Amino acid sequence: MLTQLALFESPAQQVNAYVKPICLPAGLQYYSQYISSQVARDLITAVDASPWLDDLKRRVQHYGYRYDYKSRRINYDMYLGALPDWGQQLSLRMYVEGILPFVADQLIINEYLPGQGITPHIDCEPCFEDTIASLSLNSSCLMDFTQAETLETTSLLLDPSSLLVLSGEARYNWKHGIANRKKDKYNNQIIERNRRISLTFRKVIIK
Ligand SMILES: O=C(O)CCC(=O)C(=O)O
Repeated sequence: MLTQLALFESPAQQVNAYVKPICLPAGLQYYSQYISSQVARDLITAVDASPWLDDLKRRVQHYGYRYDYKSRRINYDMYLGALPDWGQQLSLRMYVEGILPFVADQLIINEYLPGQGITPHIDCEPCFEDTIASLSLNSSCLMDFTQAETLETTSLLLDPSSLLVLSGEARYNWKHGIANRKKDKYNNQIIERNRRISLTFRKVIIK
């Protein structure tokens, strides 16, 4: 069961336990093993206990505010309620640790079965504040980054239980995406994908 203690341990202890963030595009930070394997398992159980939406190619859950992928907008009518307790605790932890400059109020959960990905995109600029954080559960996957103007590309393997944070240049000027494939090649290794669940935390801008 998810307890507040498990999700929100002493921030100083947690920060010291991080592997030094690897920087790719400016504004990208990567924290490996942001949560323990037990917390990851408990989060998956909590997520799977809630209904999935299956109107996209991959299944999703939206919390805080519904996001309209076609119109790319958010307003008060789309308010769904507070994030679930475990989502609030993670948001608070990221804020207290200085990872997010706010307490996130919107969470999208994506499920990727092997072979599924997400089209390269920049998160909706008028909808969400700078800085988004995505927690990976259960499987690694290679995330690709493309500079929107120069088309320079780079990739980063997101490990299970890792946290990816995009802000500034990385959030606004680089597309991020995941190719539709069942295996990734990284550092000359072939890595099979399993079911991956990502939890992406954002703060909405309501005008
Ligand atoms: O799965 C991820 O880590 C990223 C999700 C994402 O880019 C999105 O929901 O817009």
